[in-house]
Amino acid sequence: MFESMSFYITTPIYYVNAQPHLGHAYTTIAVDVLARHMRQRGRDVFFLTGTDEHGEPVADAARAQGVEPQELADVNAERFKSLMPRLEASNDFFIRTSDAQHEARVQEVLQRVHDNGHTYKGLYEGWYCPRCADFKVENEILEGNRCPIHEIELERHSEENWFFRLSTFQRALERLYAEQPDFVMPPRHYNEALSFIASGLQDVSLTRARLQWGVTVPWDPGHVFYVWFDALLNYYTALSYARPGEDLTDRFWPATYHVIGKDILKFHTVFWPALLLAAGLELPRHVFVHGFLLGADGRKMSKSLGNVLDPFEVIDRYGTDALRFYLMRDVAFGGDGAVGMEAVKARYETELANEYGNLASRTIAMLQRYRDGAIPQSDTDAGLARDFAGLDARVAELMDIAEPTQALELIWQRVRRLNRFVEERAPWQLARDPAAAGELDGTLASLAEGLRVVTVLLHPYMPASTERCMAALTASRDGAAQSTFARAAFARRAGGGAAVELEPLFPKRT
Ligand code: ME8
Repeated sequence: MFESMSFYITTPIYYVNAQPHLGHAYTTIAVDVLARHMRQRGRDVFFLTGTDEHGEPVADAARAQGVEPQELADVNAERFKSLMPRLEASNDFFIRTSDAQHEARVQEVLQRVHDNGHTYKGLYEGWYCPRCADFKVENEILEGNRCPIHEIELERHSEENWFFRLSTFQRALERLYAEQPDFVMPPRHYNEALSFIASGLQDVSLTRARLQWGVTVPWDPGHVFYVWFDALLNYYTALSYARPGEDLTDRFWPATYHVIGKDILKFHTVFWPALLLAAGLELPRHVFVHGFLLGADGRKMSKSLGNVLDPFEVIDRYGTDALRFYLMRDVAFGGDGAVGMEAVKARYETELANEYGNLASRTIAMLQRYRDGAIPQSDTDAGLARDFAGLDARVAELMDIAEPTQALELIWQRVRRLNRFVEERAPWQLARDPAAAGELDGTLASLAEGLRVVTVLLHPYMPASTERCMAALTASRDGAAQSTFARAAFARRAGGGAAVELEPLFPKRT
């Protein structure tokens, strides 16, 4: 499916008007799983995340707190930045839109859009949501003049602005959607974007005159760019300065995957491709749209409803891997899903501790008890081999279309298969019969091989636990090299090397 070795994947850049929450962690973790998987496959990966710092949402929040916007941005950007290692996110760069290099590059690109004749000055009047920093068109507005996302009352704004001629890209976007049905995934969001385009595109405001907190418009310095244009361009500008003295644009542009929540669909699937066309830049390959995390009660998570799941509380109680696993497993990626601490606990105990954790502990314990830790060299079980055949290719296919939940389900079926295999073979009985030594060798080699394969495939989801397991299982080898995707196939003959003791991967929690 992919044309080149490079794989450039992004999260949205998060607003610094508030602190990080589970929604931010969710997108970041999903992107990290995809990025780590692609690295295992030897792709040249660049994973970008960061913060969106300009515009009304931040200026208003700063005013409410009696601080300068830059001050609020600095404090909250630091919070988002320090969230990344806590999530074990392996981002290659963290962009802040108040970076001077970003601002200069935004000016350069938008000046080109202006020079290419895609802007004009006019009077804008419309219904505006200050939380979205977005003017809403008629068919988006809820009853009582309310924002469809924040449900707050919209404000009537009127001002002289520079406009972006979005309407002139109607045809080009229709062609893009016709030619590239996987431009937006999954299909229901492709359809949503397409019907937005089909309903007729109106020109949009490109600059704001009332606001100072933004990137100055080079051809009209009394204006700043509307925050969304400045923000979207982060995906492009970051490559030019992420590595000092090196420009990564040719290596990674266009982006392979923009992963976003469905709240910001219009900007990424309509404004963004039109803006890139206007600037003469290549379009991203795919925009993947995921759903909303809801409270355990099935309602939108909100502090006032008290149904918010705090990512830090989950990490403190169960660990980062458990949070990552839970989010990728419990909420089918792409759809909406309810989350809550009870459900985290259930997944932790039944699946992480009792299934994968137990498989790892018992496999290594049996190798130690019956073979002094040596992994016997032997043919592996033919039935198991059949059940594992093609698993690696199938997982790769699903990851190529951003389906980490489906891929995880396939891997998990094999975790369960291996536990059943232990019960079927009852190695403790084989160990009592000297004539069954060969069979015991084959059983232990098969188990070690199966555990090794699921551990390689689970690595992107749970980097820390799988590294521990791999290190115990390949004590005499280079653990990192064992985690590449080339090693994700179940071998018909396996074994060799030694296993060393493994502390429980997912110990009991209170
Ligand atoms: O929109 N469920 O920033 P933002 C799932 N700065 N994902 C959620 C979520 C939830 N309940 N809540 C938030 C912005 N997210 C802009 C983006 S991009 C050029 C500019 C995730 O801080 C999801 O990815 O409001 C959503 O799209 C994003 O956070 C919005 O973050």
